[in-house]
Amino acid sequence: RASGPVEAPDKTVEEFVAAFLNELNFGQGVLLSRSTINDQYLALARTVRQYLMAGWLETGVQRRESGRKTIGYLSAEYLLGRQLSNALLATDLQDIADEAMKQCGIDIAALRAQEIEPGLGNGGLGRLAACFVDSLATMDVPCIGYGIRYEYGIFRQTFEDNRQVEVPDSWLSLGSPWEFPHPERQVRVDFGGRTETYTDDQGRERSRWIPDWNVLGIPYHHMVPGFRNGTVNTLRLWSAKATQAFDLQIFNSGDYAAAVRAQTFAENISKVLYPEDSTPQGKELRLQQQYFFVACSLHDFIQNTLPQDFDLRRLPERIIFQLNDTHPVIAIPELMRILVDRKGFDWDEAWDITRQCFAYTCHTLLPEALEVWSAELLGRLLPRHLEIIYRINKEFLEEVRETFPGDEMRIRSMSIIAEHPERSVRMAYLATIGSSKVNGVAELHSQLLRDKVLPEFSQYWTEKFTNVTNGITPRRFVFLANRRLSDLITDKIGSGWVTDLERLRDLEPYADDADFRAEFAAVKQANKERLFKVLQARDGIELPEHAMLDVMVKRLHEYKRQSLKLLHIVSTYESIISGRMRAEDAVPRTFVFGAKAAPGYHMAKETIFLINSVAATINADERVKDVLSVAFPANYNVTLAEKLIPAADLSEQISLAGKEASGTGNMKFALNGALTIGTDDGANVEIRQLVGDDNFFLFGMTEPEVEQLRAEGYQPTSYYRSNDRLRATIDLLAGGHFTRGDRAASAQVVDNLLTQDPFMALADFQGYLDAQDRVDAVYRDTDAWTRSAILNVARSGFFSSDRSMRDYLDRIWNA
Ligand code: 26Q
Repeated sequence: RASGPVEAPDKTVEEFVAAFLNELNFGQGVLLSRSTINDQYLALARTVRQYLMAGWLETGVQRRESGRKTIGYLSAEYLLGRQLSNALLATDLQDIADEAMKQCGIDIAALRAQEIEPGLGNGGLGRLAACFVDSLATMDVPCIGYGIRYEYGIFRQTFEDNRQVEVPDSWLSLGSPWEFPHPERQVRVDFGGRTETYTDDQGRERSRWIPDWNVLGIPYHHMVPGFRNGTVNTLRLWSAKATQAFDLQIFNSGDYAAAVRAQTFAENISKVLYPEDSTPQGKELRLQQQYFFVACSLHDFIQNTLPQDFDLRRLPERIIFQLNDTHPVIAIPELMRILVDRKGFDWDEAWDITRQCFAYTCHTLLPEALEVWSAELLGRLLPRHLEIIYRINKEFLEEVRETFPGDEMRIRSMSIIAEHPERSVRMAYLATIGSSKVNGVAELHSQLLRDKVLPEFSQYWTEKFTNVTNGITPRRFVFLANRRLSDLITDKIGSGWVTDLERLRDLEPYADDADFRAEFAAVKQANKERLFKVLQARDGIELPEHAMLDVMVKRLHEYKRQSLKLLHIVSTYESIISGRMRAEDAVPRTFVFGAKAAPGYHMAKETIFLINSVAATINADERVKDVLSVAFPANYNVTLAEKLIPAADLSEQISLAGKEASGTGNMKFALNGALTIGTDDGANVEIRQLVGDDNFFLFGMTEPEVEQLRAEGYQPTSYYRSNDRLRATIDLLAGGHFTRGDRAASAQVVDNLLTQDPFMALADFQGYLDAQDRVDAVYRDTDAWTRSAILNVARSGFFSSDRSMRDYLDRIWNA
């Protein structure tokens, strides 16, 4: 056994109990009788780990021997969600673990609840990365996920006086049983200093970097288990540590405090996730984070993962680095630096290799969200990389000039370097030029990316641009989050759908089966009751049992238009209290919001305040009791999503057309049998095409209509003046009704809507109300509603992230 293959304990309750007690006694160092919930959680996690270990080691051996091309997924974010449940699911140990804990007198639910989810991402982009690595493991595709081990992930949101207050997320504080530190595989990362030119032995003029400080990257490995297939891939997250130089400084320097400050400075690099999910600020620490994890990852793959003395001319046969947005794009000049400065390649050959090793995914359409770094900062932190970027740009522009002689306008517009308002580097351009493929994340987005964001580039390289529509993992978001629905589905069509989601099509005929509809509706009701228990325990929120559950969960952003949702709620409320509609005639609705605002995003925070204020007022108003309720549980995260989404009847996807790149929450809702009310935006377009117009509530302007209205000169007040319901709604909001008479408290959101309304909520208001009336009408017809909900499930198999991965493999990775 000592030198043979690692063996897992048998999958029996007895062996599981034995392994658990062993972990508790010998790993955790406590007796069962004296153990805390946390002790038990840690021991349970380590027990489940044992069942994954053989597969992990075996996968590692296979990957080294096979020589298959690896996907190096480079992402600054992984929003993983809790690990214990997923590991139990992947190993098919749920029932055994339940029984084993019962035999030990332990409530396994309490242990599951003990886990703090690793929130190492902001939202959609980070969760997408987590879904992708899940799918690749399930498909047994070699993948290393590279990222940053932030000591603090996305902040924990609390509310004080209806306002968001951020609390640090110390997810590591109670122990972290899912990670494996590998200090022996540390990598040194250089920063700062200057470059100098010299002549090499062959008489060639070359440049070298003389950095002036450095840090160490320590990799922490996480298991990424495939679904019951024995494959376990690796997620490699880097943590920053001060180098010996810092320690020596501490030792030698009289100024001990200054030396420790220097150490803190180095270790700050992986301290905290930036809680911004658009409009990036050009902060130095953020650039340090980006280069830090990219340099560690490239070094790790080239020096430690490839065989010794591998011929780097063949690098593109062994790796494709997928760039998750522009955050890791500094990897392109970094690979050039490695090849040219360290490995002695000449420029052209290095450039040819480099471009084949990268592909770039863009996740935005907002011009202000495109990352730009000032040349001054980049040159100060990474002088050699700036030099390399300048040369890439110079040679690229010469090439363009040959194709379009004299077209200086075009050439300037395609330059990586912008000159105004200050000289800076456009990371999306660098990504596009340095990659073999560029993709958007939904059909509409990819089209707009070609036409609006990078038009000159898409004309120049038509073949380079492609689409891969996002997806979500059905393991976590259906099988795990919605056990009841999963059992119902499996009962009818077998269990193959979990790894082959298109099979959900086989459910279509059941939409017309009254018994099935009744069971389906019962699942939804049970999921609601489960959610209400969670909200009661978690937030002290009480909700009525029989109301339509209308859910809007996503980051708070003006373009996503939570304020439009708020206008609908206030408008419905206003209709009742003004007597225009009788409470008995309304379809009872419970509105649920979940949303974090970037800490520096003022308007978003004001919107949170207003939603909370409206919620408090409506929930306390006897006139609408059990007819309208509004819940805004704090700290929406993956864990809460897993409870909320399966309970939802209605999914709100109401961004201004042309602004939401894709959305992925929209897919999770459809797959869990919610109907969508949504605009013609992002992946909503594809959801509607697939589920059919009759099973989707569409409203609002199309993207070209938005453009046209903008061109004509959009005037929000004209809608306020001409629409009585809008006026009544806004007047009620503005008049202090929800803020104890304090008109100033709602003024910023209201004035912003009336005078700017950058995302045209008022223009879409009436269309939205009309669509909500259609929602009510269908909801009154329980059979019709349930039929549509079933068809949403049956027709959404396309949105599996397994399909996204197949698309990347076929169209981008050639693997
Ligand atoms: C960049 C620089 C500095 C600080 C922060 C950032 C930063 C961090 C996160 C910028 C953007 C993000 C996240 C973006 C994001 O989540 N985009 C969403 O990606 C989803 C997956 O493709 C899409 O479904 C959403 O439409 C898109 O908004």
